[in-house]
Amino acid sequence: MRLSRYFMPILKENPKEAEIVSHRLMLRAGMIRQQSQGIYSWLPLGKRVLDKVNAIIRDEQNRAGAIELSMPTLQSAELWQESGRYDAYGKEMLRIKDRQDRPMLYGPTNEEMVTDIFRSSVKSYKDLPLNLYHIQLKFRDEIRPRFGTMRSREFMMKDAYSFDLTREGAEHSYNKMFAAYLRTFERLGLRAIPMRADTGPIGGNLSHEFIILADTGESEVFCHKDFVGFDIPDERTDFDSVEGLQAIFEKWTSLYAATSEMHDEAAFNAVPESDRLSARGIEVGHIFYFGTKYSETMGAKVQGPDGKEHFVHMGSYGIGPTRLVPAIIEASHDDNGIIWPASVAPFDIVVINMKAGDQACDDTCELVYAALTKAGKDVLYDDTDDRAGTKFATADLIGVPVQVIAGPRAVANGEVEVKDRKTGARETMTIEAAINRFVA
Ligand code: P5A
Repeated sequence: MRLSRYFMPILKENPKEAEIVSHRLMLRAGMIRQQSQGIYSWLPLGKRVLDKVNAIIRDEQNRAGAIELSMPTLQSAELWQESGRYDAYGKEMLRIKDRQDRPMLYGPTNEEMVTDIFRSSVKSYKDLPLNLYHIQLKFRDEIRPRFGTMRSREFMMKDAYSFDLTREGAEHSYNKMFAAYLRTFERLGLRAIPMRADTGPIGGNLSHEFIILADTGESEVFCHKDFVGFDIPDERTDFDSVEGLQAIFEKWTSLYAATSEMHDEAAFNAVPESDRLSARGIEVGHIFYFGTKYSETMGAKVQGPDGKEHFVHMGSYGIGPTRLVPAIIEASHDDNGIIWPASVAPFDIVVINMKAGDQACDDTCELVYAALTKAGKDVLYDDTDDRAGTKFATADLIGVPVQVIAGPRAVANGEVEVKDRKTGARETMTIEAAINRFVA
């Protein structure tokens, strides 16, 4: 992508409305734009990051055996009247009428809708277990939308829903998502700690929130500090192994970890003082087992091996991609801007032409840009006629992991400079060596 032809509206000034660093940096880097309170457009740079986050989430959901579908954002009120949540949900639910005066709503979550899909076509235990997910916009009319897309009214959610014949089966399904979440957050460059959590309007009694520790987090959390160093389940994890996944679950719940709603002061005080971590955190995921709460009210039954009808045991599993992007920035930035983990960086490499219009600089940059693009890298080429200082500041601000810098002096020697955004380390090398470094 040539920057001269791209759309990346950088802000020079710090936006006044931004109270936390991620919100400030997302606005300054031209990643998002507020359209009305708590409702955002994702501009091209932000959209690239969001897509990469979603690709990792999708990959790990698929690995754990979940199956993707797509459900609409607008739902009929009737379904929610069946479950009893239409009245219970209160003012957070955005209620709409269509032209026939039928009550509709912008979905805050999809338990009812997925249960409706399930009951219309699954009749036998032989079709279980089943886990269906989608990545879709949601709307919650939050009292206090704030911190940009961290807590917005319209936001994206990956929501998965599991269906099992028995409680034991449902626990295995829960453990699959538990392990998938540990892997997902690790691949996003984050350390998320599962903590016992309140179930709120979703219901049930087994629930974990996945929390990123961050000073700007909205939740107050308490946990054993050893969680910070625990190993993540690796690629060879067998998601069909009931014992294997139960062992992962037990290990990751063996020490104290709870959000403030579930905090037990006495149990926390039993942890040696030097191991106690009392901090603030960002909830990036939340998983629930709620048994037959929806299947009973909505009549979702299957025939069991005994020939009888059974209400299915269900769970639901949420991740907030539009919250994860700012959470990653909260965890990874410096005074100059964002430092993206390679896995979600909007571009892999930025090529900076320090003197656009200078034949040797232009030729070198075109060569490097073409070679890296051909090798399958996402490359941003800063071919604008801005001052070199402005280009360096922009490259640092948008956080691309590697900068390849071509200035007249180096280019005259057949060389470029390669800068690592995270460490700031710079190396001068031949053009060929720079290309070869990334074309493995
Ligand atoms: C689980 C999946 C649910 O809604 N139903 C389907 C269950 N859970 S939840 O905890 O309420 O939300 C899941 C995740 O969505 C993100 N999230 C938000 N992100 C941005 N702005 C918001 N206002 C917002 N509300 C929820 C969080 O990451 C949460 O863990």
